[in-house]
Amino acid sequence: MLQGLQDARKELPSKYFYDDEGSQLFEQICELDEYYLTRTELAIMQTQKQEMSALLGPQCLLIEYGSGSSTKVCTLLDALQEPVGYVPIDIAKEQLLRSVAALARAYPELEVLPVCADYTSDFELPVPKQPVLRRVAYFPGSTIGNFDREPARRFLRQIARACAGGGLLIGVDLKKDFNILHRAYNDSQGVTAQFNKHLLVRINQELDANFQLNQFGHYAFYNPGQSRVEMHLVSLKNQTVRIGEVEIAFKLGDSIWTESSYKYTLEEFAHLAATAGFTVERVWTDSRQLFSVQYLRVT
Ligand code: AVJ
Repeated sequence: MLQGLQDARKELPSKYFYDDEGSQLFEQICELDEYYLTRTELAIMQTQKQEMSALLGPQCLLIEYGSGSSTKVCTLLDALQEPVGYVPIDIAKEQLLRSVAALARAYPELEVLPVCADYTSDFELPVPKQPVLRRVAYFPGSTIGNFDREPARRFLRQIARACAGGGLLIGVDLKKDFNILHRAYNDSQGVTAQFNKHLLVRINQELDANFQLNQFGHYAFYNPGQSRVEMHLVSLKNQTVRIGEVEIAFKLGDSIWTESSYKYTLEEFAHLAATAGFTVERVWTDSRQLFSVQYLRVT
């Protein structure tokens, strides 16, 4: 965090949004009218789950990267043919334990093997009791959009290695009218702004800092040259913030870059996937082509 705040261009990794409170704020974002992503993806899952299940095949081990509350996966679990296990991976421990308990109740037959970890780190995949026919990763929500190009490629390669012989079911947000994007990241209720500022709340609480929340503004916009929504926290005055023993100076208008959310065309994503060791086998979208769910086979 300190490193990121002391650089000339201040930047904080977006993965730190997701402690328990931040994860709850994100769940709130998903309910917003303007935030089309989650709703659209769920509708695609609902309508296409039979075909997805057929592609994934019987006795697969489903591995979810960033499982959150494990609500999305239920649509898939309902349709899968005798899955041998479900591996939810998430960094937010309490939420992970809560969702494992709920899954155990809803799917008493299913072996649930949770991993509490940063899913970009090297962690050991648990081995289920029953033999696995195919390992399939599930990475919904267009979280891949948070990665810059090279890290995205590296992460996809990591999944390809973990799921050799199998595949990846991934949600990818698509390029569209900038205004739709703008509204999705600038909601009228200010939930996204609160989510953004939650990073500062965490730094205050966990790193003994004194950020004044009302002296930073939420700023999000689509950058077409880079194909991404950028989210920033902009200093609303000249100010000095203390983090532990370190003082950090902000000029009026200085920003902390807190998140990128890349948007793809289907062609662009197919190219990225190909260079990471995947072949796009099937793409599902909604009628407005806002969002896509794609099944990639490990090449
Ligand atoms: C969870 C990464 C998909 O980029 O749309 C929502 C996070 N940020 N509103 C996204 C987010 C601001 C979200 N992802």
